[in-house]
Amino acid sequence: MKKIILLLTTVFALTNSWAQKISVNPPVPAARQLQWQQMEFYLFVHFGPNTFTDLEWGKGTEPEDVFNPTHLDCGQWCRIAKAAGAKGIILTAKHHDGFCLWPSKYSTHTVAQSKWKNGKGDVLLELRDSCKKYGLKMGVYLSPWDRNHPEYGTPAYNDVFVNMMKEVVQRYGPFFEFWWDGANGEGPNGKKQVYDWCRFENTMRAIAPKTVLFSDIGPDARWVGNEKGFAGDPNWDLLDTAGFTRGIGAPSNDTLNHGNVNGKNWIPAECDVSIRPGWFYHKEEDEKVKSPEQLFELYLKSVGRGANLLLNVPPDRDGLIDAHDSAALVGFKKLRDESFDNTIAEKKFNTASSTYTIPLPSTQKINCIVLKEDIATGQKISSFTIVLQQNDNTVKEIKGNTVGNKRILTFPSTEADAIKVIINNAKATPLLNDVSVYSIDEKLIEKD
Ligand code: FUL
Repeated sequence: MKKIILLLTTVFALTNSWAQKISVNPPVPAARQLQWQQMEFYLFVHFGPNTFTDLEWGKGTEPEDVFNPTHLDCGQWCRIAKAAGAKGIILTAKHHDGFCLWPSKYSTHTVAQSKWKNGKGDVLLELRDSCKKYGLKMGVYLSPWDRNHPEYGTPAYNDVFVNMMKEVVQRYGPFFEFWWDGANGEGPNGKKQVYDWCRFENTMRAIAPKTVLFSDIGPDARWVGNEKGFAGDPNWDLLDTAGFTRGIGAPSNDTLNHGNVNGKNWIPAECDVSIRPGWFYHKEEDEKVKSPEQLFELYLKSVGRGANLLLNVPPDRDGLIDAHDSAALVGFKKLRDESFDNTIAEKKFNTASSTYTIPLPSTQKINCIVLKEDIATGQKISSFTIVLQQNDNTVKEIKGNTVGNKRILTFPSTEADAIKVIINNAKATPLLNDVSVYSIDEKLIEKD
């Protein structure tokens, strides 16, 4: 009885202190952000003149004929994405060299001026149709920096960029995500552009209100502060953007990596990383494709820390994903399936508590626990402890900070017959709505 009273008092005290901390308007995700967060993992495709010139940043002076994929098959990209368990594909419709992978009315540096398919080719159209066929969502990367466009560096270029956004949304949308690169270098006349971000954002909101808008500082999803594919720990879905601008005016990489604990805006992190050293395909990197194990580690450090994973897989000069990359992707999927298909125990909760108990069906070795926080009403948990128990005795304690959409914790295999998750600190009354327990291959356990 004494124990019960003590427990009730503790629960009440915690709940009460959380209640006092509830801010009047805590930032919450919009419906488009919640849907996006559930996608967790999707592919990035860097493709364009650089694929054929072996550059990472094209100069903008490359003849259009350089772009000539002999066997382009977006269906192959989609089949590989599906086999990898990715939920969508974001294509670099225009990189810094300004070359448009669709026949834009607003540029003379596009597929229409190339000899590829006698100027009748359209990569965006092919990808749109393939994504539809294979049930994948499509997204577009459009670089405002344009090293080719004659108007770049003048106010007229902002009209060009707005027109291009409208053109791709109307012809090839809807998109689940629109990716703005903050890079802002010089154009063909040596001038830098003053981007009209406010207009860009208003345009997209008006024509594509369900599309998640990405840039280093959002408004809907933020850059994670590195191109290595890992989110910070802690990782808040919140960011303060007042006083900051996109590109070089963004907050520090460290802030982008962790978010702001009391940030005013809901802007979760997306981890962009390439399966190869470069973003574009280079034959000499064929042997440097990340292994399934390395990809799994990235998964733990991105999706497993509440962020989304945007994994770049660049097609080669044929217009196809190379066998090295597809093998790594299939291997990565296999590791995820082997790890998470055999759930030892899982419990769903629908009421908030400071302690969640999950009994295991028997005493057994475990080394991985997945927590999910109900983020629809905001992200709240800032500190938790997982207690592994055997015969009611504590055998191991694992401490963590934020949870968010998903938190995957791995630890050396330990025998247990129950686990307890204790919420030590939260910004407001939190709900952990799912806790599941696994035993994964020991070699996949996070190293640091
Ligand atoms: C950067 C670009 O400069 C790289 O080429 C690449 O596209 C990466 C995803 O974003 O800002």
